Amino acid sequence: MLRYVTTNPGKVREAERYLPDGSVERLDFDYTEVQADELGPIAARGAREAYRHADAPVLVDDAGLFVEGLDGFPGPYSSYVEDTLGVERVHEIAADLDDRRAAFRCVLGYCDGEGFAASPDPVDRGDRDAAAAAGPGAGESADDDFDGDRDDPLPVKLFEGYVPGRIVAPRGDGGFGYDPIFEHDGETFAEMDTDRKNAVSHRGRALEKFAEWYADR
Ligand code: ITT
Ligand code: NA
Repeated sequence: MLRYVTTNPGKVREAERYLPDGSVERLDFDYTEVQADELGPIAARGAREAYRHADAPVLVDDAGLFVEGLDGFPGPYSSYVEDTLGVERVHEIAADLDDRRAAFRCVLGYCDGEGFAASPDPVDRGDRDAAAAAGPGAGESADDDFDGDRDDPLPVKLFEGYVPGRIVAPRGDGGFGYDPIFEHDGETFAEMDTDRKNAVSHRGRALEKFAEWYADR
């Protein structure tokens, strides 16, 4: 049984569509989110901490909203900013910008305590070229400065997903978090059902890569 480690049930609703029925359950564990300007190291450290806590295979999911005109803010601080400013204030701030383009990013970190055969490096960034090809800046959360805690020998495998869009006034009741203010292809994520969001979203792209690897690992 795979544990999807998150305090956010909305993430698991999306993830379940990518994994065989009954093969994943949510583990409500709030791992330490280290201060970092990239999602990769947060997911890598979180996966190790969650694995040691659960003593079972884990997948952690670190996501964020990156607003171009705010130099990527709130990015890795998206959770804190949602809790403090709130989603509508983020829209109000973005409404004053010339450039309202934004992107969601998601990094999944998998750890099961075993070494990965093809991974001499404790952090396997196997999909970073694919992420880089996904769009401008998409590969940035797994760049060459990445240290993922090389002192920690527990291997972690990372999968990244990215989706471009723009910040708009809130619309729609679906999804969670910043979904009402994130528009992609004329619809906000909160106006899409789960399958439609998954088909284009940052999490859907990361889960697709993970599910493919997980099925034939
Ligand atoms: P966990 O860390 O426990 O998984 P979280 O909700 O705090 O739950 P993140 O730190 O990854 O998760 O999320 C950062 C913020 O981005 C948080 O405010 C989320 O609500 C939001 N977020 C993440 N994925 C999102 C998505 O697909 N759509 C809208 N908002 C999202
Ligand atoms: Na979080």
